[in-house]
Amino acid sequence: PDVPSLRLFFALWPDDATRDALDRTGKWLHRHWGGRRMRAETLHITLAFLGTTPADRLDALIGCADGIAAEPFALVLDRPGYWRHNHVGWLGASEAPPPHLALVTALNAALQAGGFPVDARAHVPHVTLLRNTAGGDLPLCRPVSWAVPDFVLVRSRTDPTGAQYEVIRRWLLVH
Ligand code: 2AM
Repeated sequence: PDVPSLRLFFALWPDDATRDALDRTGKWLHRHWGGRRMRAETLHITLAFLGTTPADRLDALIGCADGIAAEPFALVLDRPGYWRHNHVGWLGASEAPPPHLALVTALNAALQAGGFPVDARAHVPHVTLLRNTAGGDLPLCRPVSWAVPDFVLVRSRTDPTGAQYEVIRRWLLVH
């Protein structure tokens, strides 16, 4: 029989106050650009997208992340952006802190060593705020400061109300 599969990704998951600030920026960006706002409870930054993963590989995947040593860092999300190819409106960082990029690099290396698929494209840290948006002029956005103490593994399920995300594991970042 087929092994059941899970749709998984590693992410930075905001605390409630940060989530709130991101959601307010989404509302602001929506006034300028239109489209469909992402629900507040879904907002995050993807670090590595696994896609569909056989459920019996979950322990190996968790093992990959267990081996990562990375430091906590602070993000300043100050830059709205729009991608024409997928009609996504997002908030990102004009300067990604080196520990953030180091975390993504370490994660990709561990995933590759574990035989998991990795994205060869350069990582653009971003929070998707709008889908199906036409974009437009770049409005000024109040920067969102986000102190990042950990990263998570998320399971994504799709049901008629949209994507449901469940944090299934959390790893602390330590100095
Ligand atoms: P996005 O927000 O830029 O669309 C859950 O779907 C998360 O994984 C989203 O943050 C999404 O990024 C990202 N994601 C979905 N499909 C992806 C893919 N094929 N490659 C990279 N990231 C993907």
